[in-house]
Amino acid sequence: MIGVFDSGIGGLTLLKALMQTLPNESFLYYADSKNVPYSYKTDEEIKGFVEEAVVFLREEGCKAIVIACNTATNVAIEYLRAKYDFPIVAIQPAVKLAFDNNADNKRILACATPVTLRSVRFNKLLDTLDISHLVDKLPLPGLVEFAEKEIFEGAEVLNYLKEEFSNFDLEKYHYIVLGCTHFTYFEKFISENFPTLIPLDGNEGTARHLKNILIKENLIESEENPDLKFIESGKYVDQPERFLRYIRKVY
Ligand code: DGN
Repeated sequence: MIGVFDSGIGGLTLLKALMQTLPNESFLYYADSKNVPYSYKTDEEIKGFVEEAVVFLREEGCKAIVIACNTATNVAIEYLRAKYDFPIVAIQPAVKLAFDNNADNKRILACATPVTLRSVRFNKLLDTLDISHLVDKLPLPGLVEFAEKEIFEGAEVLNYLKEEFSNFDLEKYHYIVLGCTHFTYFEKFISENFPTLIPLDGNEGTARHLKNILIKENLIESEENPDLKFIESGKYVDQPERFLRYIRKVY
């Protein structure tokens, strides 16, 4: 069984990619619904929430854990990997993917939570790739709140995005990085309403990465009837209809 963690329902977008890449694995999804959103929490608070979830998932028998939350990755992944010795795979904003595809050298719009955009880890990634000069950062915490309320389109979302994009000349960009797993729900809406932007997320890359790690560590399983269960802040969910609805929402 593989544990998948997010502050809320955002990580279900990654869970869908994981289930497609590893169809014979069981998954246990942990949403920290009590503490979502993490957008304005301190690093120390976030580290505490994530560690609690990781320990819980491990105690439930997960052989590997996926941090399906860019915010948690950027704040807590080094700490977790130093402390625990089972595989912990983490998503991060797909700026490298955007850069590798950026044949016409346009600017890249990196959208995420404010915590991710100011984190040392994310800014180090830009420096290591030597692309800081090409990337503009735009926090979109409002999309997390819309997604948690199951609002994925419509005038309210459009007005929010128009307002947030109003300081940017969108002609200068090709790729918009959806650097928060909650943002993937808006991929289609963004493409339809801002057709010059191409949205990119790290979901498929992370799923492939997990598969390679499982193969390398000899942890791949072939379950005939893989299980799918959900936990909200430490309690198993009896009626997971809301979670299943979100998974169906992802393309
Ligand atoms: N889904 C999370 C991320 O990828 O950063 C964070 C959402 C939140 O709690 N603000």
